[in-house]
Amino acid sequence: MNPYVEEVYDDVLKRDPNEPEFHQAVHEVLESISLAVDKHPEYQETRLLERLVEPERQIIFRVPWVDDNGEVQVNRGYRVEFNSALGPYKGGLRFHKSVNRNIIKFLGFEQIFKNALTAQGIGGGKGGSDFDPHGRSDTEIMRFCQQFMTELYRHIGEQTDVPAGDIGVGGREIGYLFGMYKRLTNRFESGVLTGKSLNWGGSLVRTEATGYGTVLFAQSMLDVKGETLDGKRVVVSGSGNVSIYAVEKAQQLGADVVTVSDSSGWVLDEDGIDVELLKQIKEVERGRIKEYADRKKGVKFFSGSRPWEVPCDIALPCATQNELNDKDAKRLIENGVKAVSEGANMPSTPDAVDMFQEADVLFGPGKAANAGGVATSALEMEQNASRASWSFEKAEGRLTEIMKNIHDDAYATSEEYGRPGDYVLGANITGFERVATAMLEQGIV
Ligand code: NDP
Ligand code: 2IT
Repeated sequence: MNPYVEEVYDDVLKRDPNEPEFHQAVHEVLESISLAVDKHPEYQETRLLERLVEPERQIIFRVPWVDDNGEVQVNRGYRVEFNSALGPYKGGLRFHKSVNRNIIKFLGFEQIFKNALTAQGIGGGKGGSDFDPHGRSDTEIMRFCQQFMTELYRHIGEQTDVPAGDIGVGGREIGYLFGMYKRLTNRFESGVLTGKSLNWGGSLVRTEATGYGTVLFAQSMLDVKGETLDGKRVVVSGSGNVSIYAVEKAQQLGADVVTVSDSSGWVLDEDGIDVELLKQIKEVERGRIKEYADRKKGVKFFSGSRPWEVPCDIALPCATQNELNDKDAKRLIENGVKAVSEGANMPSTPDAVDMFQEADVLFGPGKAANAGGVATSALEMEQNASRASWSFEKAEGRLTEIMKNIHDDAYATSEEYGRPGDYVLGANITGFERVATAMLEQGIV
């Protein structure tokens, strides 16, 4: 590694020692941009990397609320506004019991480069809470969202910071958050949140966008090798927003998808996942994945593990960070996997990524492969700004074009740096150079 890059990484470890996922995300980016940093002494002169790894602003706040039993609950809320060199901070809100500052910082850091890759003028940020929505009633979710917004509203705005969904936050939560924002500010500011309902400013295709984009990215990688998704066997993890629409798009392109999962286990459906049944259980009933096996003949449920032991051509990790480790990668490679496209953020451990790359498995890192969600959020902002509502075909056409450009730009950079097909290097350097150029032009801020 370039000595300046190493120095910056050591400082990150010293400054915030208890943030392992943040360290992991920073290390991955710094390692792959090292070659680009060699060429630009001005980065060191302007302490650009030190500024890049330090969020512009971090907000941590108390979220007290009253549950259905009349008990007072106290959660912690976060918004990390990481980098605004390319546009207003943009990134989702995660409601999950594992959320802490480290998790939000890792996600916010990744978001900077992902958003730069979309080339849509959006900065990077992320937020959320350690609130666990599982088993909570609809009114509890509403009260929590309202209380969360009573602090968040001071920090966001259509030109400042534009949150959206992530784990545990979907259309229902965005509705409650928007309602409270409107009440507090007395403004119908459509562009302040994305992932809104289609009835009041949402965009067609935003729901589908991340999962669709992840599959489109896999398709672009296969295309370079003269292959397609048709007839390929696909293993998907998770059964939330990203997973459901990854399954749907993979099937539209002729693939056989045989697994989905949740935090309790996974199902194997050799006849192909029934996406309508999956939507019914997960989107409508908000149930557990085991019910899928209970309701469809011939489906097997496996508790407490992940689906990576199933032989497949394509693996799409779409649940959460570090859900695919070196042992899983070894198993997938032995079983002949050809491509991995990350729907989740940082789902593969660093060892797993190295193993895929050494084995010449096509590997699409989350920053590039799951950028379709935030890209379609930016399309939603574009529609809000012009008071327009595009057709499904138009929005999907734009998403397809953006995913193709992200693939092609990352591939071109990987070639330029002598590592054709290394999408980790290609995506990181492409995103980084866009942000670095803007930071240099905007001075020491
Ligand atoms: P959802 O909340 O809709 O679904 C999450 C899914 O992952 C659920 O099936 C959930 O199971 C499972 N899951 C979550 N945490 C864990 C865990 N610790 N162990 C095992 N399974 C887990 O979230 P999304 O589909 O929106 O997000 C999935 C991933 O995609 C995340 O990494 C997110 O950051 C990323 N992403 C999302 C985008 C979006 O637009 N929504 C955009 C880009 C990336 P259970 O219900 O049992 O918890
Ligand atoms: O990780 C992500 O890119 C998201 N959760 C979506 C962010 C957004 O602003 O749409």
